[in-house]
Amino acid sequence: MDPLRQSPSPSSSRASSPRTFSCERLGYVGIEAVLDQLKIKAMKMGFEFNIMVVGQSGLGKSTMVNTLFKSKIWKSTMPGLRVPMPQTLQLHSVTHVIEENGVKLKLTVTDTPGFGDQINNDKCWDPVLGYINEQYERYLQEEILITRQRHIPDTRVHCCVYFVPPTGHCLRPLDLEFLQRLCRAVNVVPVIARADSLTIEEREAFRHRIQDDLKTHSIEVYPQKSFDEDINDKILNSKIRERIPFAVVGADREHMVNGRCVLGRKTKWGIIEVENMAHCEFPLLRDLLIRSHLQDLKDITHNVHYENYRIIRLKESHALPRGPGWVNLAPTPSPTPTGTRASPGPGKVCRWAEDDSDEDF
Ligand SMILES: Nc1nc2c(ncn2[C@@H]2O[C@H](COP(=O)(O)OP(=O)(O)O)[C@@H](O)[C@H]2O)c(=O)[nH]1
Ligand SMILES: [Mg+2]
Repeated sequence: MDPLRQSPSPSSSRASSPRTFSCERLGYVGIEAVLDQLKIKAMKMGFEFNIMVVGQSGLGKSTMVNTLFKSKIWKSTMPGLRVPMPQTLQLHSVTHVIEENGVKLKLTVTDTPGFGDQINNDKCWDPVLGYINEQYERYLQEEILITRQRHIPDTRVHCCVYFVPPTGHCLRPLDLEFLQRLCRAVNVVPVIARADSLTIEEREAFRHRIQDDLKTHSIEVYPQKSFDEDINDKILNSKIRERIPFAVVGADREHMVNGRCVLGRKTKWGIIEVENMAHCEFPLLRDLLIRSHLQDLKDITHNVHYENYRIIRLKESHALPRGPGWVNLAPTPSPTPTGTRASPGPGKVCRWAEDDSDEDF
């Protein structure tokens, strides 16, 4: 159990907070209307979601982002064309507003072309982890101002989709080294890319080998077991964990199949439908990222990953606030030799902020 979620000890400050009792009511009050109020407010504000895709060139990252959001967010490489290999790792972000049934989603996608493409991939994770920490730092700098914005723009990466090449063997040392660092800083969802190049049996065997590798190297990908909040989370997330990494196929073109228009890849043998579970596990990825866990990805980013960053940064800074709008934060140190900041390991991260302001209401 997450140590921070155990019941408070008798000596803790929470023990002295007033006890709460449920009381008998005489009639309908209308408390549930708060849900409508929240919905109206959320629709007015819109949602922000920031996703990062990491993996070698040609694994279908750009196509997958387009498939996920059914939009042309990135230009994917034309089939048949050689994928140009960037000489260095560069990070590119693009922001789009997607609206569906009155709900606005401000989506930022960060691509990492060049990751793992070089002959020497030593420390190729540094720019990726550097970018992730930069966004935490930006948020922190805004948050610590005494006069701060009502809504702090959120550029923090909520989810990183890691594309594993469909080799059918096991994770490469590069994948392991990177994932070990990445999982401590951000929510990571690994996927088996271009899964149409593997048979169903090969996909299953590859998935199990990857799961074993992750376990052996204590790499905790999203949804992390330690953050399941209740039995329902546990049941749902256990099913997801059994299927991760999802074997996905991406496509940003539509084809007619039995009179239906479907997103898919046309091959000599027929159409691979990306939304058909008999063909690939793209629907599981889409459901996890968009339909069932989008808000949880954001919550864990804020309550766990950002919180760890914030605690370390504030501990580093020796000075207390000195006057309006000013906190003396030590300058951002350069990444540690391991390529990331000294964040706690997966077992040590804390889900909840130490703040206990309105929780016991
Ligand atoms: N067979 C197959 N090809 C794919 C898949 N996803 C993308 N592609 C193709 O692979 C090439 C590279 O895709 P792209 O999305 O540009 O890869 P990126 O370099 O990782 O962004 C393009 O020709 C895509 O049409 C897939 O799931 N299966
Ligand atoms: Mg691309």
